[in-house]
Amino acid sequence: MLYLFFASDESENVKKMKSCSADRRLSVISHHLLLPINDDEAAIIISPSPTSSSSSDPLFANTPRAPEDPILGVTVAYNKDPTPVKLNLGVGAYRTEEGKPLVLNVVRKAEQLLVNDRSRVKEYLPIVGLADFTKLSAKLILGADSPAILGNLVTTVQCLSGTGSLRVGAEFLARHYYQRTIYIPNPTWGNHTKIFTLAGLTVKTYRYYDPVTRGLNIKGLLEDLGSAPSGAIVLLHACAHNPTGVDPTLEQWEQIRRLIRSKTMLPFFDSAYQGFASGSLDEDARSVRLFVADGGECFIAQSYAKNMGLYGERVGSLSIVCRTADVASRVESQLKLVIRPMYSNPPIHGASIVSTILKDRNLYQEWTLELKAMADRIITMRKQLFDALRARETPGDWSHIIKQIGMFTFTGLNTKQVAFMTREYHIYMTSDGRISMAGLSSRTVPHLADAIHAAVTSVV
Ligand code: KET
Repeated sequence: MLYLFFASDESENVKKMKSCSADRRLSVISHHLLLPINDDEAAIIISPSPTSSSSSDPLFANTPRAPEDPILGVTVAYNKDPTPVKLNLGVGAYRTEEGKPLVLNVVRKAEQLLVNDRSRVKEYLPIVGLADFTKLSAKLILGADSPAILGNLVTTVQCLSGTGSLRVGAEFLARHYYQRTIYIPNPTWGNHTKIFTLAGLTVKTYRYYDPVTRGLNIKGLLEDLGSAPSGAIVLLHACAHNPTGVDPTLEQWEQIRRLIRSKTMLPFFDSAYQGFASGSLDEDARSVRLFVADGGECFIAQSYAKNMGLYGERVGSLSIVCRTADVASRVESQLKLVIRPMYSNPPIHGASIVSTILKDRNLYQEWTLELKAMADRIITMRKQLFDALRARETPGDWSHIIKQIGMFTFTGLNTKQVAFMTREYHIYMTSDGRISMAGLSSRTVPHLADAIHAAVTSVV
C-alpha cells in the first residue's frame, strides 16, 4: 500500500530505497505483532488495539498500559516510596557523598561565562549542531593528533546525548548499509535492543559475560562474532561495559579488532563513560583509537551525560569515520536528512557548555580533575562495600565488586533477591542485580551490605 504514495517521476534508485525502507519497517512491526516475544521485546511492542471511530468507548480505551522502563522505572518506584532510609541504586547517575546530584564546578563556570557573554543568541543551530562542539568531541574520543581527523575522514554530528547518537547512527545504517543485522553483547544496556530494532535493524547477541567467572567470555565472544555474517554491525561498549563492569584487556581488544576487520564487520562503539572506567579520558578511549588507527570504518556514539554530569542537557555526538574525505562529507549530507525530520536541529545550551570547557586549557584541566575525583569516589565505594561484606562474612566471593570498573557492579544477585532488598530494605536497583556504585556513599554502604547479606542468606 505504501507504494501508492510514490510519485511517478521518481528515479528507480529513490523508489528502491523507499520501498526497501517501507518493507523493512513493515517487517519489523509484523515481526513484533506475529512472533512470540520475550519480556524485553514485549516492552517495545506497539499493541494492536485500534479504537474504532464509531465505537461509543472513549478513544484509546483499549490501549494497554505499558510497563515502566526497566531502568528509569526504578526511579519512578523510588520516588513513590515514603521511607526516609530508601536508596536509589538504579539509574547510572553520579551522587555526592551526601547522596546529592552533582553539578561540576567547571560546568557552573562555563555556564557563567555563557550568561555573561551578551553576544550569544538563541538562534537555531545547524542541523549537524555546534561546529566547535562537534570538532572538539571528535578530538576527545579519537585524540587530537588522530590521522582520521587530520585527513577529514570523520563526520561528527551533535545529537541528543548517547541515546540520540545511537538512534541517528542506527537510522543511517538502516537506510544506507547493506547489512541489517547488528550484534550486541549479552547482556547489554537495556535500551540497545529497542533503539536498533525500532530503527529497522535486526538485533542478535554475542556472548560477552561469563556468570561463573564473573569475567569476560572471550572465547564465546570470538566464536559468536566468528560465525556472524560478514559485514554485520557489531555494537561495542568503548569502556566500562554496562551492566557488567567487565571490559576486554588491550590484548583482547586487539583480538576482537582483528576478527571484526577480517570479516569486514562494522564496529559501532557506544562511549557513554569515557573517563569513568580508569579516571583518564585517553585511557578510556584506547579501544576506539585501536580500531580507528587501522584505517577502517567505525561509528562512535558519545555521551556527556556522565562524564560532565550533563544528564538532562541531552548532549552527545555521533562520529562516523570513513575512508575518504569525500565519502565522509556525503555521509554527513545524509545524516542531515535523518536528523531534520526527527528533531530538526539539536539544542544549543549543553553543547555550548561542553565546547566552552573543551576549548579552554584551564577549564579542560579542571574538568579532568573533577572527573577523576568522581571515578575515584566510585572506586572507594567498591572497596568499602567489599570490606563490609567480608566483615559480615556474607557467603560468596565478592571480589568482582573491586575488579569490575565504571559506574556499575553486576552483583550476581537474582531477581528474587533484588525484590527482597527493595521490599525489606527499600533499596532500589534494576532486577538484573546491577547496582549503581555512583549512588552509594560511606553512610549508605552498611545498609546495602546488610541488605545483600540478608538476601543471600535468606532468599535463594
Ligand atoms: N549507552 C550506555 C551504555 C548507557 O549506559 C547509557 C545510559 C546510554 C548509552 C545513554 O545515555 P544518555 O543519557 O542518552 O547519554 N545509561 C544509564 C541511564 C539510562 O538508562 O538512560 C543507565 O544505564 O542507568
